[in-house]
Amino acid sequence: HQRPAFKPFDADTRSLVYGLQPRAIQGMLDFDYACGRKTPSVAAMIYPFGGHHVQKFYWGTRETLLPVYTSIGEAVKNHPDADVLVNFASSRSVYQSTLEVLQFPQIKAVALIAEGVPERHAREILHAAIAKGVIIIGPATVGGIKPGCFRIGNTGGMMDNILASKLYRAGSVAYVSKSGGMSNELNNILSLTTNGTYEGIAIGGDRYPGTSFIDHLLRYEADPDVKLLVLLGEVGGVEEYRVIEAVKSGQIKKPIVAWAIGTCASMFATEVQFGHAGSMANSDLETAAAKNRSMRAAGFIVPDTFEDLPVALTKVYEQLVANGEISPKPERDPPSIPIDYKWAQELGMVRKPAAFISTISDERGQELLYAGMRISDVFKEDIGIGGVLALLWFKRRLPAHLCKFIEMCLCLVADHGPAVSGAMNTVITTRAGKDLVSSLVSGLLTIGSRFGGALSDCATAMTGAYDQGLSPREFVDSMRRANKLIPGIGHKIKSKTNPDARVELVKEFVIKTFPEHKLLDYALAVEEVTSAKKDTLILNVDGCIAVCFADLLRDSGSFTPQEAQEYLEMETLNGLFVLGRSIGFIGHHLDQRRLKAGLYRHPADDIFLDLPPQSANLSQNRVILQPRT
Ligand code: Q5B
Repeated sequence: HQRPAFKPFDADTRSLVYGLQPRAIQGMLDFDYACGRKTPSVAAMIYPFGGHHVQKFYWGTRETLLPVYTSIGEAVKNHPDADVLVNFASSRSVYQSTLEVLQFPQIKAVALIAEGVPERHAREILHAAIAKGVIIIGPATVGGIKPGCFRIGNTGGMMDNILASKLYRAGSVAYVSKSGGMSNELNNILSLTTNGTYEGIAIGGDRYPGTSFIDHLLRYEADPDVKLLVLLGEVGGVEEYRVIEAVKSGQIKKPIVAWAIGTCASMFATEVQFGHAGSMANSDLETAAAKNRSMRAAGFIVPDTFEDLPVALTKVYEQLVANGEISPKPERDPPSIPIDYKWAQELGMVRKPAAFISTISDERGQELLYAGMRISDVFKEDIGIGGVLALLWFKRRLPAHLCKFIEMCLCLVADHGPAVSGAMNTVITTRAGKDLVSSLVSGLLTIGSRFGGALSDCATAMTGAYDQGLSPREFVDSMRRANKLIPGIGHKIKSKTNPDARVELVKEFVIKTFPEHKLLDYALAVEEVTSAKKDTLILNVDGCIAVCFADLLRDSGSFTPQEAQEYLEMETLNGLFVLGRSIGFIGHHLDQRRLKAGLYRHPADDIFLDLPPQSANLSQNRVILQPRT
């Protein structure tokens, strides 16, 4: 619906927000809800990247969806009721997006939040906006607030501030200030000294704001619901003098309380630039003291200091009430807005059981921690991949020789040529055009009791037999009686006469560095028995690493017996093969990619096909399909 020019925002105002600003939008929606609005004041968002999608927000206790469009045109077309744009575009893109939005006559007011907008751009925007009759608020501002109706972005601060300053319902005092922070202070003062804010605009601290004090004060003058005007000016610029002229010429007749901030500038020996780009006096006229003097002389109510502002406001307000200009309305409690869980948690007001527990790493602090060790210390102390594995798998530091052993295992199992099950799978998957992860996973999925995944079972079987006091022969016999292959025994290629060099290296290292290696000795005795039956029934690489690792867990002094048992049962040992062999599988994937190897198809003459004869198959089908008699 058509709003009078002096009232750009009301309780039906709908806006578009440029930029992805979920926190600010949630703040606007919470404000709407507290005001008792029936519809959210944000109709949609505009964000040129990432495609058209929706985002979820709270509407009171429930949730609601807001669309995100990639262009202003699309958003304007789909939301003909939206006539305000809150533009969160950065100083780099605010110029282009604002000029674009000015092409749509539907948009009547634009708030520019960005700081650091080049003055030339700000002036061009201003020029174009005047030509189109569009109100520009900003740049470099939080925007403004119309209690009970509409909140621009983050104006007014957190919800507890909004509620404390009673901004969920309209008062009778309208103000204009430069600073958003100071407008928070004004909202607070007005709620304590008067019936509260009717509307408040922060025009922004730049030298060329889109609209200035006078533009908003003339609107307030025209609005019959505004009974008292407040101007919070500051050092720098001459905009206050335009208001003085309007008061002198009778354009502004309503009582106006005013203060120019920055009177302390005279205490400094040199020129003072306050926080805002425009807050520096370029002549005597632009000093806060001169402005306050001139405003007082023109009939504004100007206190002696900013601290006296509440006293002045109380006085004028009480007069307005006394002569019937303002009749304070009974207060109503705003609907309570559920507090955001994160915020409540920060305040220590809620607790919730965690769905997950993690005890190995933490990235939340300044530095990533592996089991409590800072990542910088990992390198300072040069603990290597063995040390990192010990931290992340066992949550402890291990002595250097054990870290070395872990690294040795990983290096030894890293690859065993392209012909083994896992590498073959990886190669075939890569050649089918699949990606690295798919190819790697397809190789890893072959790891199991026959190929590469016999470590855990071997350690369990060997330690079990050893602890029961079975002789190697008794153990082999018991496995045969149970019709079980001994995990860790046997190899397709390697044999007593063609020994596996990897196994020899592990044995040599362990015998030299481990204080005890009872299980390795036991496994070698088992090998004596099995290899006597068949040359290839040797202690294989899985088996050798498994028993040595069991020795490490049980006898290195770094683990309690209970921990050692737990790690054996948890498939920790298979993890060593999985981790190490991933290096090789990734290598095979890269190799095939490098070679640009094409799709693999296995030669038909290498597959013996033995199907049932076709006729038998058909007659079988016929029997199945015959109806029951
Ligand atoms: N027999 C490894 O089989 C293999 C026996 C056994 C008692 C046994 C087999 C086996 C246990 C699982 C294991 C890890 C399938 C192997 C690895 C990584 C790798 C791979 C690479 C790499 C080999 C012949 C005769 C039969 C069987 C008997 C066989 N194994 N008896 N305990 N364990 N081992 N896997 O050669 O009387 O004639 O019927 O399953 O530890 O995966 O490099 O290739 O780095 O990638 O096909 O090193 O040993 O032997 O099945 O023809 O058996 O020996 O009962 O007796 P084969 P088969 P009989 S390391």
